[in-house]
Amino acid sequence: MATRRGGRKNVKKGVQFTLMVVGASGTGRTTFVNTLCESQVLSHKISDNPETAHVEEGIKIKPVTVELDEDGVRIALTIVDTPGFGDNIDNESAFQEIVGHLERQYDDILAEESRIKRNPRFRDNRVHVLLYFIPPTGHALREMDIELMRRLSPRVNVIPVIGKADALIPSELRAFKKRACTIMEDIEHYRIPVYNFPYDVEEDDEDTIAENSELRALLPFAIVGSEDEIDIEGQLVRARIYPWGIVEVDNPKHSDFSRLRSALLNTHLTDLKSLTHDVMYETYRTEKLSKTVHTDRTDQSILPEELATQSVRLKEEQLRKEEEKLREIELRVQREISERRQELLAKEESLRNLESRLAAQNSQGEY
Ligand SMILES: Nc1nc2c(ncn2[C@@H]2O[C@H](COP(=O)(O)OP(=O)(O)O)[C@@H](O)[C@H]2O)c(=O)[nH]1
Ligand SMILES: [Mg+2]
Repeated sequence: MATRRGGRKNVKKGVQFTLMVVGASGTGRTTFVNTLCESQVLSHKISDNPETAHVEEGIKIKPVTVELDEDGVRIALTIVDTPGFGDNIDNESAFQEIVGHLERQYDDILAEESRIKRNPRFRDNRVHVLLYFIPPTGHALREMDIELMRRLSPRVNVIPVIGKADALIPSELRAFKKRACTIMEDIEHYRIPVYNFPYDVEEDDEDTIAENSELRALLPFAIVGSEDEIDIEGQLVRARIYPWGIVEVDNPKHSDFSRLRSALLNTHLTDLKSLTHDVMYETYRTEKLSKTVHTDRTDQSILPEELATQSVRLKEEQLRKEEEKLREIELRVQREISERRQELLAKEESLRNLESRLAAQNSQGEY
């Protein structure tokens, strides 16, 4: 799988991948990131204590990059955490912060692309995937969940996940799966274009179709994260211990974590990157450039009807100039004619003078 999408070049150079995590405080984003990276990449300081969770007011986005080795492929994984979306009654500023970050990265690329001399140190910080953490409440999607996913989907590949899926006791599991279905029904009902592991029955090979439809069926991924390792039959595994048993993070029977991990960092990494560049960025670029043209027009405040009036005015102006030129020629010709006439008159005059002088001479000679 890694070779199919990864390729040899990646092994030497490594690949860069950017992941954004969005969700309310306490949905398990920090734990997920640390589980994914197998190290303490993000700290819990603020969100650990529910009493102080409100401190996350006002989002500050600080990306961190870690080096991972995924089946021999070096991955520079950048994590963009967006503390506490949905903590406040009004989430608009949080939303603006998130979408602002996504669009700023596109603006940077746009600026870099139009530079004559490229900056060799330029860093492409576009976000390739956004994991949206839905709390395991068992309810259908909230208005703000739908709103956020709908507004972000045109800018980034959104994958919905349910954080802390083990918060539901095993007896609730069946009900939970049903609830997960409700979430996907909502997503389809509201036509939210989340990343649903797209495939083309006509174009794609059997393996891809099977793999993608399997992953699609898992949406939204039920995530369990843990920073603790426990000894199970001599092997250290990341898990959470409960009085009723152990939940293993990497066990596909317990959570979708490992499926999501391998989709993100291995099988679908290239697809997510291509979509980001070919679809999300391309759409943004087109919108931005056509908006610029539109803005230029309004800057000069020329409306279509004004534009028509202006073209008539231009034609009138042109006609007036041509008329003027013709009149000039006419005047010049008239002047020339009158000059010639003057000359002619002068010649006639001198001719008459000559004639009268000759006549005078002749009459003198007769005497
Ligand atoms: N049961 C359970 N608890 C979790 C899980 N992930 C995180 N937690 C706990 O939930 C609390 C909040 O987690 P944290 O990762 O800081 O959430 P964040 O605010 O979204 O970053 C912490 O006490 C974690 O130990 C999980 O998968 N299952
Ligand atoms: Mg956190």
